[in-house]
Amino acid sequence: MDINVEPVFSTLGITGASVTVAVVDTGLEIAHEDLAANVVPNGSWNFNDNTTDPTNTIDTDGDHGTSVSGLIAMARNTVGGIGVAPRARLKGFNFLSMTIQTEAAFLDSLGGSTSNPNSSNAFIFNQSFGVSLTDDEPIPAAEEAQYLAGVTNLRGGKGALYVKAAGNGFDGPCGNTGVSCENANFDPSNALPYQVVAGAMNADGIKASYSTAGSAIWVSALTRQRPPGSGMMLSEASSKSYSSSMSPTICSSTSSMVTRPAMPPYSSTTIAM
Ligand SMILES: [Ca+2]
Repeated sequence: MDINVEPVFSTLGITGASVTVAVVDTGLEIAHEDLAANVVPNGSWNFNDNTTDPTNTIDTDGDHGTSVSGLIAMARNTVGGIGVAPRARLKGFNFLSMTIQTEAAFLDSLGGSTSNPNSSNAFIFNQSFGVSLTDDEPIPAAEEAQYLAGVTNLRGGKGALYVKAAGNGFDGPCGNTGVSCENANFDPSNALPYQVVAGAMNADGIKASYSTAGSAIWVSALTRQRPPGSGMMLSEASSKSYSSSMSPTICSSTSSMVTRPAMPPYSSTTIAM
């Protein structure tokens, strides 16, 4: 898929340089050959062992957070593909992989911490996840407060950006009815004014069949669901070959989001979608 991003690099000179993106997800393979150049040294965090290496050692045949990171910032080099911001800096926070997800870790992933991890210097937070719609939980006050603080105080007072997937539930369990099975607003976090909620378009430039509709969506971008052979390269785990697949082109992977249980209570269950 040619998303015509090259002129943004070559003509406008916008490459993501000096921009730090926090990928709040399952993990980040910090030594990946197409990501390592852009990974902030010691800038990531593994909430399971309190180290700065969130490499997913369980999903070794393809880590969601590593794939998302590649879409954002695969380096311009001689291997793999290239991200939409090939000079952006990456930090990975593996909140979704926590055995028991905690509110404190979630807040720490979203700019609420200055050390272990330092998430406070991220410009953009990518959230390719959503709550389980079977959990009818309001958004915790602490989360809403963190989002507000982030868009108010981070990035030198200019405010950080929180980019979030709208969802993959248009046809979902309801079948192909022609109307949205789910609504982007069902996830209470999507309804906050602090989130840039992203929908997905297919290679023909129309809504991807699965992409959840709803008034919470700010912007849509090209993603998976394309004719064979037209996908973009993803950075999967180094142990497997690159796959040609989905290409969300905002900093949020609507096509590869996972479900985060509503909090509290927390659950270790994440569902690849
Ligand atoms: Ca590359």
